[in-house]
Amino acid sequence: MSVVTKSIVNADAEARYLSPGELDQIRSFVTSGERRLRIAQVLTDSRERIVKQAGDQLFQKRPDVVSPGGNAYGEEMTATCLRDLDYYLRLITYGVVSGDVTPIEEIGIVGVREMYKSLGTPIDAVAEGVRAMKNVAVSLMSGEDAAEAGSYFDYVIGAMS
Ligand SMILES: CCC1=C(C)/C(=C/C2=NC(=C\c3[nH]c(/C=C4\NC(=O)[C@H](C)[C@H]4CC)c(C)c3CCC(=O)O)/C(CCC(=O)O)=C2C)NC1=O
Repeated sequence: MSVVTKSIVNADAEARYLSPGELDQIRSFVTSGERRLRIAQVLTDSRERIVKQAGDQLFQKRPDVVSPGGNAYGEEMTATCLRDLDYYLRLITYGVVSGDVTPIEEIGIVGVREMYKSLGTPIDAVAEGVRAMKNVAVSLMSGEDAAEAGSYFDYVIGAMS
């Protein structure tokens, strides 16, 4: 939920107008809107490059996952692994646009440990892949944008650590 929806739900539950604090939070959400949209656009436009380069870095760092017996071994499994990275990049764009990690959490973090455990996927290697995506992504942006974008990648990495 964005801060706008959240504030309205809370205020209406008490049949009151939005408080000065809520209006302040909404103001900062609105004034950061252009930046957040710009970041989401870069991530969306560069998604193929970000996923591809991050995959290359991950498999260089963790050759075990693409070696015989590894969870991403073989063309099909490697493609599924890259698809998962693309899923997380997509969820990160949702977070950036809404200024809130909740969409990332609800779609991609709740139950993720159990899921990867049951698939035999080493979650630390998934986190490594997300870290590699972060490095590629922030290299495409400047100061403030890079910092804001980075925080959403960090959220995912932290949730998998
Ligand atoms: C949008 C929310 C969402 C997520 C996150 C998601 C993940 C997800 N990844 C899966 C599989 C998988 N995920 C991986 C990923 C990897 N293996 C590794 O060793 C690497 C470290 C890593 C890539 C970074 C692999 C290889 C599979 C296939 C495993 C198998 O079929 O045995 C599966 C099992 C079903 C399928 O193959 O599609 C799911 C549900 N699905 C979703 O809907």
